[in-house]
Amino acid sequence: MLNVVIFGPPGSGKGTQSENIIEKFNLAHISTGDLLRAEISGHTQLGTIAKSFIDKGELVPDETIIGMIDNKIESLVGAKGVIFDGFPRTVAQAEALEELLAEHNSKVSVMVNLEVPKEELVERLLKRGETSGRSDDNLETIEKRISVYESQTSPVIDFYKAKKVYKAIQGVGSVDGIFESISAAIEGAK
Ligand code: B4P
Repeated sequence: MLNVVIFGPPGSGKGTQSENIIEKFNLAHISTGDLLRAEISGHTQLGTIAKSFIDKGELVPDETIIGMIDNKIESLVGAKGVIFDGFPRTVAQAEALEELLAEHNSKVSVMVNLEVPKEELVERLLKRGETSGRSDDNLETIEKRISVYESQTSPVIDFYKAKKVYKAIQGVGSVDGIFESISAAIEGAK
């Protein structure tokens, strides 16, 4: 299986680039952000828990996320590969993903880190907030999400560096140009 982790701070373009990657490489897509928003709109118990964290710009607890991913991976056994978008966001999640994939004799093929400066992230997310209707796309929550990224999520970079599957990508520029760099990184991992 070709398993790609697309990584980066909030607003770095993970969701945007995932759409292109899925199409080109014919991968299944797991976006924890999308899964959580679906739970919220379905008014499920998980959705109620998730909303209380997302609205504050905090991460949803690892056990909730890992349980959700476990179910989803089971349903994708036999797929050509998977793009993990917005997951893992903590080292505990990265360790859990290793274990879940190992159960299927698989592992992460490449981790692509979209590097974007903070000012650009804030600008993009404020712009998205004008139309997205997302409760977390406002200045206060955006600032909080970026600081949570720096303290809790960025250590995941060293986890994948140690596994020798880490690729840094310049995430500023045209969506197509960034996609070319990502494609080259994925081709190199095949
Ligand atoms: P996510 O849904 O994963 O969203 P995100 O980090 O905000 O955005 P992304 O990087 O995908 O940006 P996008 O492509 O849309 O997470 C939301 C929340 O859910 C988290 O804060 C957390 O609370 C919770 N959560 C999710 N996963 C979790 C996990 N594993 N553990 C715990 N909690 C979890 O791009 C943003 C904007 O930039 C768009 O408007 C886009 O058009 C624009 N853009 C993209 N590329 C561009 C470019 N090259 N140039 C200019 N603009 C660009």
